[in-house]
Amino acid sequence: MKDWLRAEALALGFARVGFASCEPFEAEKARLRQWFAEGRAAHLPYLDPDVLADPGRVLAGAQTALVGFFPYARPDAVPGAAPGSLKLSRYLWGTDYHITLKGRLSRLLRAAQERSPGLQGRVCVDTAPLLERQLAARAGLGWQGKHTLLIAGKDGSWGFLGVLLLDAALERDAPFETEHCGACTACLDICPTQALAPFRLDPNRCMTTFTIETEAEPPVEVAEAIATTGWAAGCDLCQEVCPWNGAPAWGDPELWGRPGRLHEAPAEGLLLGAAQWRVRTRRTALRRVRDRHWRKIVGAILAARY
Ligand code: B12
Ligand code: SF4
Ligand code: SF4
Repeated sequence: MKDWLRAEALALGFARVGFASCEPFEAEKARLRQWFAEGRAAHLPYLDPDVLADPGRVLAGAQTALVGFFPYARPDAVPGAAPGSLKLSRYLWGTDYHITLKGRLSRLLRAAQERSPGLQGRVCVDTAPLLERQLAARAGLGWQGKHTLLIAGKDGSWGFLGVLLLDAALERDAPFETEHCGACTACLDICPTQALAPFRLDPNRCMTTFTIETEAEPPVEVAEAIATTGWAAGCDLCQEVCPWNGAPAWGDPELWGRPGRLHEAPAEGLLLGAAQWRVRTRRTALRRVRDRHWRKIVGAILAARY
């Protein structure tokens, strides 16, 4: 079953696939308590410290997690490259990854259930209360870099994580227990809002929080950084400078799709009304951003330009 699952997942476009146990993350619990006590989840109300460290809370009887690394960046997709355009993070180009990955992993689960009747499973992509990056390291895929993202070794960090929790006890892969950032601090140095300390992120200072997650007013220096850097949705700076992304695994064009007007048109033409916004963001991960929030950000970027 394990070999078959791995082969099928690789055929679905995952560049790396590993298997981890679903035991609670005991070592993570104290760190999590501290992280929440410091108020780092202020704008992420869906994160629950009591559930996060225990995959068994997401699927009753979960024993094994299949974890996949799904590359999404493309060498020809460079945010802000077109004259006058806005910078949209690479993960926002193409079809919404929740749709793509959940669809592929659900197909895999159904096929596994046909082979093994009675097997229970749950597909998790981003939205379930799971420590996906820690699970990926436990499955042997790579390590959490100083920017906190999962670096899949020479395949880099431009990849989504997808998880299939199963109630079957399959053989586990060896966890990835070393980190290979060494003395590098490039991601910490480039972050315009000083959101990063080694292996720790403060979401209250990350530009992505304030362009994607919440309409709350950012701290003044974060608002200034969004306006002056031009990152209108998400931010790739800490990954762009990472040496592990020098020759990474590139994305599947089927997932990535073609760049649209939002990515390439001059910002002036993108102060879109509600109806236009709905059309332009259909089936993309930008759909969760409200049109009024988008207009506010684009307005601030334009004001900083001229
Ligand atoms: C909430 C969230 C965010 C928040 C907070 C991010 C964060 N780092 O926690 C915000 C909105 C800022 C965000 C931004 C982004 N996100 Co996000 N996000 C998530 C989500 C939904 C939950 C993450 C979570 O649980 N955070 C909670 C904290 C507690 O986790 P933590 O950072 O690991 O904290 C631990 C460490 O700091 C550790 N620690 C503390 N001290 C020390 C000291 C040492 C020495 C060590 C080793 C560790 C350590 O202890 C803490 C507690 O366990 C996950 C999906 C998922 N379910 O996992 C996606 C996810 C992490 N995001 C993803 C992506 C792509 C992004 C962006 C790149 C998008 C973009 N381009 O704008 C940015 C990257 C910003 C960054 N540098 O992390 C991908 C990452 C893929 C990958 N290769 O790792 C994920 C996995 C989604 C997915 N399924 O693909 N995200
Ligand atoms: S995504 Fe941007 S703002 Fe957030 S930590 Fe990375 S460099 Fe800083
Ligand atoms: S930029 Fe350097 S420190 Fe940051 S994650 Fe990459 S290798 Fe690690």
